[in-house]
Amino acid sequence: MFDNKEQFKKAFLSKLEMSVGKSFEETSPQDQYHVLGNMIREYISTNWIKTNQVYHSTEAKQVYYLSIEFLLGRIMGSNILNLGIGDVVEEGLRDLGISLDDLESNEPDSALGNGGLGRLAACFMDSLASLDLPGHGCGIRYKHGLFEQKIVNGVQVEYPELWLQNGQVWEVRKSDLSVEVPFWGKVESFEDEQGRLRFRHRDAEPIMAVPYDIPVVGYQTETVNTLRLWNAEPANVPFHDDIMRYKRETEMVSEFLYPDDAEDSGKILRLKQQYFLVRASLNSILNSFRKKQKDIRELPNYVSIHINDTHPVLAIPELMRILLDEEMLPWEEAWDITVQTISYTNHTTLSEALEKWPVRLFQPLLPRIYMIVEEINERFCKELWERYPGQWQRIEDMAIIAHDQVKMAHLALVGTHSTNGVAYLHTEILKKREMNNFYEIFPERFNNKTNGITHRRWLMKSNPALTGLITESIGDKWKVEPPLLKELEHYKDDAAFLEQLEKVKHENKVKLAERIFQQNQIKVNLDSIFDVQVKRLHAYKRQLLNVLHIMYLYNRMKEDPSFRPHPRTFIFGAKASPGYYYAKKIIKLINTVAEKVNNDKTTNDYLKVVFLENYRVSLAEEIFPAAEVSEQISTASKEASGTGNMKFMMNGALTIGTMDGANVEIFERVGKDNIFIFGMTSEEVMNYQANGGYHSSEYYMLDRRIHEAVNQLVNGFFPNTNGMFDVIYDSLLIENDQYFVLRDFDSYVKTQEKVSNAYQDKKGWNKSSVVNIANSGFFSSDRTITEYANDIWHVKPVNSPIIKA
Ligand code: OAK
Repeated sequence: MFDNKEQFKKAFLSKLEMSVGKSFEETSPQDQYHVLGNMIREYISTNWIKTNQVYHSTEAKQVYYLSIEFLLGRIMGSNILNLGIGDVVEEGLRDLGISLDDLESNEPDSALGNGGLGRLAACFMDSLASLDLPGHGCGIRYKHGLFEQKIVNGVQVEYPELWLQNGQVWEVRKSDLSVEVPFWGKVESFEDEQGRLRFRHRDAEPIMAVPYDIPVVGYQTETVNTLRLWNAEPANVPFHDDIMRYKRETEMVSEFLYPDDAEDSGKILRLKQQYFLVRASLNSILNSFRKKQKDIRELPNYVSIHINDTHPVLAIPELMRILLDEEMLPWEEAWDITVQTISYTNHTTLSEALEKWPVRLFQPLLPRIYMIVEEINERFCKELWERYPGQWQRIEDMAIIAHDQVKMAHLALVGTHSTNGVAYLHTEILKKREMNNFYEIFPERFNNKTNGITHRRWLMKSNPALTGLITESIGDKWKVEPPLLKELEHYKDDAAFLEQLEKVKHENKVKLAERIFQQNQIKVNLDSIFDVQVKRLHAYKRQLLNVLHIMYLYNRMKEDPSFRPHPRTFIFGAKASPGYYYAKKIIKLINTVAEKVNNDKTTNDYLKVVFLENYRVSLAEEIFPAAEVSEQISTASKEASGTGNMKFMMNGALTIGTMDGANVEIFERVGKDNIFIFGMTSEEVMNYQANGGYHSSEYYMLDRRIHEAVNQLVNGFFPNTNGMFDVIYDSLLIENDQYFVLRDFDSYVKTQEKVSNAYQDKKGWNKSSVVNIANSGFFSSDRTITEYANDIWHVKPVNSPIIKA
């Protein structure tokens, strides 16, 4: 079907007519997308079945990656790339007058995630399959993914996302593998025939978890792994007095991706989602294991379960429940197996993101699971008491249940054999500060796994021109061995290569400029520096610092007609959590500043501000290739890693950033001359936090630039914004600027001047760009996944001759 163009065209036309019942001329791009999608999925099926057969029959250990988020984006382009059928499909479609790019744009993003953690899970799926590793994703099939953002009068408005509306070509429903998940009810104890104490969950309200499987195709390999997403549906139960309420509440479990807000509402629903994911996934994992007919004590030799942050941490008490209640193992043995089987990644140290569940909600919803958590806690506290007799405070601080709350991170630390951070600095902060108590007891459990991104989506697919240039220069082995990108460094003084690189960047800028014009009706200067900050909107990420700098540039140009910096286009993309008031005000501020500066004829040849609405994976793929400056300006110590920073680097943008998260490792790889570092170090930030001594008002009083810009938030400088930005003004001056925006302002301005100066030497700039691309191989998620596989999961590639056959 995909062997040659003619065969493809024939198959495509015949399937098109058969499945939509229209003549070719009558078919819509949607019809064509669906038919091509179905053809590809059918094509994948053979290897998918073979892979599953091999996994069932093999002795090889399997890994299951449990995540409440998978932010996949569009799937078709990635499958076409990995299957190596791009040329045939593209040329065949072209003969029929269809552009593959246009056709792909009919696919809605699969946006089952909020941000970094979810996108990382998606990159990991791609790497697992591409490395022939037996790794499976387990998640939830939310009916509505992350909301769609519209900007109305500069304000974020949220609309429900509808990725399933026109049907999904990639998923396969497997109702025969459905699993019942019980909630509520009570636990009864009884004695069995052998006189053992047993537990029974009575009067529970069950809901049905129905799996939808999505194939995950590896690059240039026959391995096709599975991402299993669970859908919540009513179970076939007769006893409901209020059947409508039951149906509504059941379906709610997989209705919405939970917004990552700090609000109190919806806690029960969230906890239900978490147990739903865990119960269904573990049931299906154990079913597969049991088919191998091994002793249950062998579980850790055959199965590795990874929890992506604490959202799936109930995997610990759930596995205990299975081992105790179903397999009837004694506690100690069950505990050993559980700890050996499960591993955990921490993705943040922000205290508001550390999950805690009130006992009053947890206990009635999950009575048996709560009993087990209680016992885990009691045993752990006893150990603590033996180790630290009399140290009540320490024991209280470390307990899993304290002050009527269940602390999920503590459960994860105690109940797994591995805890990893996601960048070197982050892991050090976990060990030395945030989780130091636990590090003292379990030093061998802590390890670092610096994040990565799949270079297939983020370079090969999204930036074909750069991919072509790299391949022309160093061959194509780097595609399967990204560290070989290092060879590009030989070209850093090659004038012809640098010129080509500049041309590629320019072409990518032209494309992004078209997108900006189409969405925002703003004409941007193609010779301006494309300076980009795209990520979730959060105070610690400091979009505000970027905005205050733009206001300063504008003010200075208005004041001093001789000050005209190199033209810049500041591009933003960001979604704010719907309940996050401050973040929404920052979005309004960015749009307000854009309105003002873009319409000022005296300055707008030099300064443009663009807010691209509805930032998402598919839009990101258009943005990174065109970026020249990458804004990574979080308050040092607050960004666990960042992964956008890696995508920019791989596409040749230069970073302006703090020594935070993985920026530190980018700095180490490219060297100080090829990155712009500013601001306080994490040590300095943490010292301020521990000892006080920061007074934001001093910076406001003493720095005229800050004074002016901050005043403009509230003094009517922006028309019709009366009171609108008070919350931002207050955060800076009344609440003493928690994220040190004013403290880092001067350093940021000076470093931005260095950026402008460096850009004057275009050759030098392009040289730095080469150094960035050449050193980005380390940040391929293939490296990250190889480290997880070797150090934590102990899984090996399954390179079966059956798959290859
Ligand atoms: C989301 C919910 C709870 C806890 C953490 C997150 C999250 O998305 N964290 C982000 O994870 C990324 C992947 O590891 C990191 O790159 C980001 O720095 C981190 O904020």
